[in-house]
Amino acid sequence: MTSQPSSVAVQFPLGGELSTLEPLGRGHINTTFHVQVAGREPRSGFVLQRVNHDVFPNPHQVMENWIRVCDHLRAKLAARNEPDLQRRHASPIPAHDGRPYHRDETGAYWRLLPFIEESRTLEGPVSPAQAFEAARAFAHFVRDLLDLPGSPLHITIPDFHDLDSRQADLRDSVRANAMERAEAATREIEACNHWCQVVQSDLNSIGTREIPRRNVHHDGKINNLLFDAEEREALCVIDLDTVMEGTVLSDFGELARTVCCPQPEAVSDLSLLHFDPTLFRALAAGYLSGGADFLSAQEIRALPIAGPLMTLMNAVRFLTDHLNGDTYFPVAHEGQNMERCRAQLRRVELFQEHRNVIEQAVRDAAIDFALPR
Ligand code: GN1
Ligand code: MG
Repeated sequence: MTSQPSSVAVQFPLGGELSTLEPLGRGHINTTFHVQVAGREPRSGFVLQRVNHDVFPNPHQVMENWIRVCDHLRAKLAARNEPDLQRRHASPIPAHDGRPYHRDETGAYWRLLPFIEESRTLEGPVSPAQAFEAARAFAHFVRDLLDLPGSPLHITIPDFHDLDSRQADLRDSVRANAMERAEAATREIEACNHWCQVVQSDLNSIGTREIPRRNVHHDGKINNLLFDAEEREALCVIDLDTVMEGTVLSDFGELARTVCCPQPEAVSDLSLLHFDPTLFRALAAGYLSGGADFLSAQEIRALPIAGPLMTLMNAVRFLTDHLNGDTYFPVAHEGQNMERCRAQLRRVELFQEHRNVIEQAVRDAAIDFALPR
């Protein structure tokens, strides 16, 4: 049980009377609402979010990171005299008691963010120009956090994108077999293990230890970026819960997963999935253009593996959750996490089938931006 969102919203300074409150967005983890205020423009107001306490056991630290990141980004934007500053970052709005969240009587944490006016998330297939722009924006996000002062950001989810540890979780779930679903999942378990070996060996041959650790977003899905109303210019990176130290492979890989195979995350007819080389070329060019000032030779060499790595990471996580009884990723029907897993495994195959095109695209982009190859 948690509080009614309307009784939570009024714990924050809304600057008027609450008029409507509707569900917003498609995230799996937090619960999100659009709060509108009487007498204001329809697409304005606030975003109210209940932070998933099971996934983020320390919401206080999540909010500390969030505020540090937003303050830093805002200062950077201001120093560059970027126009339209208010639409380019989404800093949490303190509650009446001054805290960056409201804790309701059930112990749940809620935060309020500005609703960025005239903004859109791209949910369906995107154009090459939009793919380029999205990748550039995620690279700029990392660039702008290179000089974040102070101690390292809190680790909000330990080993979040550590493939070894995700594989160990899968092994544990198979062993525990809590829902007795393991036998029916034999093929997918074997496929995950097979691809883990392939991807680990690719990472080893590149030398993963040499890939610099930086503050990255860790959830670079295309819909974690707000575009302007014309869906042309990227305005603002959102969903900052997992911004912490990691590698650019996380962000570029999530972009590749969600942009290059433009079908929904879970499709039951796997023959509908295909890989679009033009969109990958646009992503590679966008990321290298945005990251030209900081990307190292090792990072660029590793970018072709980012897509399969992150897609496999999600496949392993969906399968683990299916075996555990869908305790992490909510499902609309039984078996949905298995469908999500199968669709990611097919995407991993597609990435592998297009390996040459992918490597060539990264090399071409490196030449275009005079970067090491
Ligand atoms: C979750 O909440 P959402 O949908 O932005 C998940 C990501 C997964 C993604 C799969 C904190 O993100 O890591 O890649 O689902 N976030 C967390 O769609 O686990
Ligand atoms: Mg997210």
